This record gives sequence, structure tokens and C-alpha cells, in this order.
Amino acid sequence: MEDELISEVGFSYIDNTPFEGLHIAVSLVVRLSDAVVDEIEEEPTKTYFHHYRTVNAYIDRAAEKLVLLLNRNGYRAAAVPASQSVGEYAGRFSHKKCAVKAGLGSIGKSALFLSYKYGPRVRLGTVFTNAPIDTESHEYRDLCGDCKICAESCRAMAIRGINYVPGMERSEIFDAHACSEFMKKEFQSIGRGAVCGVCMRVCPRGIK
Ligand code: B12
Repeated sequence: MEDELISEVGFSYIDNTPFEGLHIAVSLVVRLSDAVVDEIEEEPTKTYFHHYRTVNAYIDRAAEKLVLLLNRNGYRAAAVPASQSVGEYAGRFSHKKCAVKAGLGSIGKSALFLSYKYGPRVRLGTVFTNAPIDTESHEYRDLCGDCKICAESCRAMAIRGINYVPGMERSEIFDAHACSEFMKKEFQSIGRGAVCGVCMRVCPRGIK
């Protein structure tokens, strides 16, 4: 991993692992460029769409390298793709869940993962392994308080404005269908309907 610029790494134990026998999740956090994210106003930019795709590829590469490294040392390992949907609005496993369990941040009203260091301006990766890595439990800290700027800025009206409490379903705070349909309809020509980023852009936790 030494030539990869990963902003943060964390470890957690996941009971309901997507890969049989691999219960240790290694979370990879890659910070996004403020210069790129700051340009998002009412809608995403083509530069942000490119950044999104490039960072996804970067995370996938770093995660696969870690898999190879663990394999070389005699352990089993598998990566969850950075940004792949396999079910209805769901990936193979939630990167956010692993990153929260690793104590790297919490869930915002936006349903985004808010890194304690960088706010929501990060992209995530996860590698599952059976390597004997120590994990510990962490206290959950809400970072939103009374702030509702993400909900007020969301043109899809997908964010209900409710503080996330551990154990809640995503649907209690966020309407994934409304978000996805709005992106597909409004931003097809900018990011093939796959990106928006306004909730991430406006979050005070990410503004330096
Ligand atoms: C499907 C998908 C979407 C769908 C559904 C959105 C969603 N929130 O799930 C759509 C198309 C709408 C979408 C939109 C966006 N997405 Co998206 N998406 C995904 C994807 C591929 C799967 C998400 C998934 O499985 N959701 C299922 C639900 C159940 O899980 P979850 O929302 O991830 O997590 C919930 C629970 O796990 C729970 N939870 C949290 N901690 C814990 C702890 C425990 C113990 C338990 C039990 C539960 C729990 O809280 C969360 C509440 O939302 C992930 C990549 C991945 N594999 O994780 C990216 C991902 C969530 N997307 C991301 C981003 C950035 C976006 C967009 C900003 C688009 C863009 N790139 O411009 C918007 C933002 C929408 C928003 N406000 O959340 C990033 C989020 C980064 C961050 N800082 O949080 C991810 C993680 C991709 C990445 N590699 O970084 N996305």
C-alpha cells in the first residue's frame, strides 16, 4: 500500500459478512479534491464526474492491491467494488457501515458517511479478510445537530432532515429512489445520471 495515498484506514468486525468466513473489514477512505467539489453549485460538474470515476478506479486498485498482499501472506481476502450496484439501490455491502463501525465517522442527515476528519467529501472502499486483525468498538457521535442544509439544498427532496441514530434503516432518513430518479432525469448529460454531489458540497463538516 505504500505508494497509495489513502487518507485513512480503519478496521471492524462484521458479523453478516458478504464473503464467507471473512469477518474483518478494512475500510479505505480517500479524500476528494476540495477544488473540484467546491465547483458544484446547483448541479454536478463534468470535472466532478471525472474525479468520481477516477477516484473509484483508484480505490478499486488500492483495494485489489491489498487483496493481493493479504493473499501473498496466506490469508483470504476480497474487495467490495467502490461503486457497483447489485440490488435495488444497494451494493454488495455498505462501505458506510464498515467505516462507521471502524470509528472513522458517522452518518449524516444526508445519509452520507461523515468522516470525523473530512466530513462527507470522501469516497470509500472495503476489503474483507480472515487475517487476524484486532478491532474495537467505538462510540457513535452525531455530527449534524440542528443543521439541515443538505435537506434544504436537495432538489430531489430525497433527504428527510432526520438525525441518523444507529439501527435506523436508510429509508427512514433518505429516499434513494427520489435521489436516483432525479439524477437520471436532470444530470444525464453531465454525469450519465450517476452523480449529483450537492448534499456533499454544502455540508459544513466538509468545508475548510
Ligand atoms: C446504491 C448506491 C447509491 C444509490 C442509493 C443511495 C444510498 N445512500 O445507498 C443512489 C444512486 C441513490 C446513490 C446516490 C449517491 N451516492 Co451512492 N452508492 C451506492 C452504493 C453503490 C451502495 C449503497 C448501499 O448498499 N446502500 C444500502 C444501504 C442499506 O446502506 P448504506 O446507505 O450504505 O448505509 C446505511 C446503513 O448501513 C446504516 N449504517 C451505518 N452505520 C451502521 C452501522 C451498523 C452496525 C448498522 C447495522 C447499520 C449502519 O446507515 C446507512 C444509512 O444510509 C455505495 C457503494 C457501497 N457499496 O457502499 C455508493 C455510495 C453510498 N455513494 C456515494 C455517493 C458519494 C453518492 C452520491 C453523492 C452521488 C455522487 N457520487 O455524486 C449520492 C448521495 C446520496 C445520499 N445522500 O446518500 C458514496 C458515499 C460516500 C460518503 N461520504 O458517504 C458511496 C459509499 C460510494 C463510495 N465508494 O464512496 N448511491
